[in-house]
Amino acid sequence: MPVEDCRILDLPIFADARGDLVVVEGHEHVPFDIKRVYYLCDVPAGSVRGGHAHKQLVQLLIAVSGGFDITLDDGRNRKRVRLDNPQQGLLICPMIWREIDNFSQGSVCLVLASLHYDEADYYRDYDEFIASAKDRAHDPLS
Ligand code: T46
Repeated sequence: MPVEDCRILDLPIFADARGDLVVVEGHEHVPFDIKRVYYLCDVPAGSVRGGHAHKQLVQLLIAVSGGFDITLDDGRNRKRVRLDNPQQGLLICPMIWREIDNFSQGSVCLVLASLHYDEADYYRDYDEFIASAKDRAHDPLS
């Protein structure tokens, strides 16, 4: 999928004197059923996470605390996005290579995912990902 399809979603927020409450409902605020939730926390300075693509998985990444940069790559184009607003999520489509770095101290990356964990859904080798992305680009049915 083209990197342009990865986009920032604004999430509904209920703010009052007690603080903010941000809501994400599957198929309402994200275009998928939420089957899995995980988060990256206690990330040491200088860490780089990701370095893979998914074949089918759709995700929403939210910086619920602090911030970090995400580099998205569809095999043709790249874009870099900073996430540092807990009211926004980054939608990542299938077949997007991603790397996450520049984590601020104490940042937490919450991930809402459309599928259960399956290692077979990963491309962890960049050359393999590129070859598959090119094949799909030439196959109108993919
Ligand atoms: C992504 C970024 C943002 C599991 O057993 N279950 C899970 O649901 C996940 C996500 C991971 N794992 C295991 C697999 C590895 O042995 O946890 C270990 C670390 O996973 P990984 O190296 O894939 O972690 P990240 O931070 O590089 O990537 C993860 C997600 O895998 C990925 O989908 O987009 O967070």
